[in-house]
Amino acid sequence: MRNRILTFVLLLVACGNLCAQQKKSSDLLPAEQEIMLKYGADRLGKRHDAAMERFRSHRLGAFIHWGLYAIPGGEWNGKVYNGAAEWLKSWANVPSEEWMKLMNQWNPQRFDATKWARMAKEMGVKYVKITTKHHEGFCLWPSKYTKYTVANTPYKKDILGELVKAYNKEGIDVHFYFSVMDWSHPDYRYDIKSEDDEIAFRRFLEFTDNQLKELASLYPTVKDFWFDGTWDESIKKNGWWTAHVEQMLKEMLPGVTINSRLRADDYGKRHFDSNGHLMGDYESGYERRLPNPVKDLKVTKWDWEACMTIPENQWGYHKDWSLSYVKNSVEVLERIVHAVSMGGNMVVNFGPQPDGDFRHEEKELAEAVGRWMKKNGECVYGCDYAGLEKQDWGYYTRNGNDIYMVVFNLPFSKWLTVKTPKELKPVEAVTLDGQKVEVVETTNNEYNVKVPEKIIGDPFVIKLKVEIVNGSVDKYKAALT
Ligand code: H76
Repeated sequence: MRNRILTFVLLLVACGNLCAQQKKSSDLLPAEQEIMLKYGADRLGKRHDAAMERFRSHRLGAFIHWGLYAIPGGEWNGKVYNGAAEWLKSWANVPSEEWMKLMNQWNPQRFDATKWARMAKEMGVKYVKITTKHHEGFCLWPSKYTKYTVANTPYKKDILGELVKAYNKEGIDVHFYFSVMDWSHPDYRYDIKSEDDEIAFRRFLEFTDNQLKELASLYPTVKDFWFDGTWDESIKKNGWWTAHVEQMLKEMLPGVTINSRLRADDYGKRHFDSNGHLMGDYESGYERRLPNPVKDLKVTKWDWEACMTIPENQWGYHKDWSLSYVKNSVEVLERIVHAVSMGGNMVVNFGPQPDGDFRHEEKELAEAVGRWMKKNGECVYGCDYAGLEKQDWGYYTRNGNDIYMVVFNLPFSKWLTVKTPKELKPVEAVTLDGQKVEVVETTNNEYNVKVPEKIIGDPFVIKLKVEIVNGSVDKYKAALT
């Protein structure tokens, strides 16, 4: 008997190895140590189809967090909560029935989808991620699977539909944010502890499937689903369902992209499966933070998208922005460029007011970012990690043989150090308005690039044209050291 068990175990291990070897690992676990997964990554490495290239080349997007939470704006029964405004229901322990009474006040008279789309266009964002439904459960579209939707408010109109139309008209892609966790649904469970939980949660997953199918068929121009609220045990125990959702949406909407946050594997491992492979099309773990430009270069191996708030941590509209530090436009631009320099996208969040307009701080910031992008966008759109050693003056981005030096810290010396690998030789440096910039080789593959004379205080960009040299000259130089 013992022998038989042992043989069985050995067989299992052998089979596991064989199967794992077919699925070659790009990093982390050596192939022979990989385990078999039914619901792990279904692809190794980046996607390279046209839809993914489009997603990647956009680089800059906006987030819109808009829901009932905009109405109280962080205040409940006279008390102002400094936590994220879209979580107020939770901070103030408001029962769902009571929270949903806010629907009677949903009447954004100043809402104008065309204006929103123009604002996004002016800012230079290439896509907008909209909260179709946040954790509270209120839907910005007239879903037939719940009563908690825009259709049952005084405003009545399909906000999401209007936005999709208006953004698309401006040539801006629309991405759907969707929270799986739904505080309004009686069948939602944080964990599965009994058969009853299991049955209820099955119903909940069916409801969620229905809503997702509804979104995909009502708004077929949607380019991406960004899932959130997927961290609970209940979902981790149902990894199969996350794999199913990804497949279902991809069948309905060819080319659609999906974030890693949706996914959990057979063992409840999220974002990256138990073998260390990214699930979904791009990593969505960088929320209000960014990778370290020196230490975390591994992120350049996969696609990723970061998102950020303008105050410290407010996504939905909060009436009092004085409660935390509010980033200025240069800080926002620096984060955008930082992301691109490491091969990622950046999404800047807006939380519209309950009346449908944007607060003046957000309008001003969008304008300032847009002004800079109009002049310098070349160093963001279509750009990627440059593969050069990070320097203190700022960030490199790259598009083919054009390397962009995006300067956020001006050195007193007025020289910008550049170090290139042997096979790369700078041949010319110009400002984005075409002025020639002096480049001096100081030592082997190290250069000094002169800061242009008329710098007016904004972060600026120098385009460094490089050529790939055939080793001989460099080998000679290397021999001298
Ligand atoms: C936690 C959390 C949520 N994820 C961010 C993108 C916001 O939606 C926030 O409420």
